[in-house]
Amino acid sequence: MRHTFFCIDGHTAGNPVRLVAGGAPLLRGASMIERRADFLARFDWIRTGLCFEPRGHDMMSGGFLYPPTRDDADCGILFIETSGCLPMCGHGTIGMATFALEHGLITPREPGTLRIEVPAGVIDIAYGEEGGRVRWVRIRNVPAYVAATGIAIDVPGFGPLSVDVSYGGNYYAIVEPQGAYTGLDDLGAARIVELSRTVRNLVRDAFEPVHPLDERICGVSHVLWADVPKSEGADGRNAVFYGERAIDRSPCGTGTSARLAHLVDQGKLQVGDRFVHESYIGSRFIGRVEESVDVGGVAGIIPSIEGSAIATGFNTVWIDREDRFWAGFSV
Ligand code: PYC
Repeated sequence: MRHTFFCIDGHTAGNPVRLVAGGAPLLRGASMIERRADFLARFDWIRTGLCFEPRGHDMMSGGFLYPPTRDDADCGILFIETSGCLPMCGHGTIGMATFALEHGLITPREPGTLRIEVPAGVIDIAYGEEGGRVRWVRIRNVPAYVAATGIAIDVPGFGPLSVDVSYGGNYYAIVEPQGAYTGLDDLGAARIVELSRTVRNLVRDAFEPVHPLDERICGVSHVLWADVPKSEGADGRNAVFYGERAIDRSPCGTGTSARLAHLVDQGKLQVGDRFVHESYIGSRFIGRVEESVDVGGVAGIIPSIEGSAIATGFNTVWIDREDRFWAGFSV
């Protein structure tokens, strides 16, 4: 039996986005977080088949568009990635909104804006078009907040680190330069990946964040290594680790959101500030601290992230049950 998925492939700031425009399963659930649970219970083979080798790779990320479950939204998004079905994905939203608008898959009720339901909540999008292309997308994200500071870990072969945990749609362990961590270029990509797995495990052993408004959103999934900017006009740089081997090629939308909340918590940014975040490969998002909010009794912010995406082509992907690797593999 062969399942066919019509995809628009592309990237946001260098990180892959696979918008599955045809072949999405019908899901049960009264909200995107309920549909996410249903997808994970019954259809996770679609995620692994489309994201893992041989049809994907370590960084593969994307999602499906669904009709919204609420009257005030234009559509819903279910994210798929090598690491699972994220509550929210910034680079993925920028890419999927761009490709969907450019190919007429969503019709906004108000041109220039979209309201999208994601598992983590509801996000508002502003975008600019020119010459039939979407040139930029800005996401007013779900609230971000700092969940813990000063988690002490000792990384074998590296040394002690003090790590903070911040939420921007996913929970990030944030490592700032300190001790043996003297900057991204001193570590290099292979070492960042290797260390990140250990850092994530050690932080998970020490602290399990649970979202104050929705306990289904929990657990540290990503590690953000913060650094000073490398190029002119940027305010900060990062390498975001996800899955088992991925470094985000984009500055990571939810990572940037988590970092904005973190910098506000440290008194280094305030409402109204802009923060240009540079990725490991030098691509950029513009982050903004839009407003302060209460997140279930915890002080937080509404962050926004702005960036752009480009489609690289149509891709009809088969998951064929006669293929030994129909559900993908990861080594
Ligand atoms: O842009 O939010 C993001 C993201 C999450 C994982 C990879 N990118």
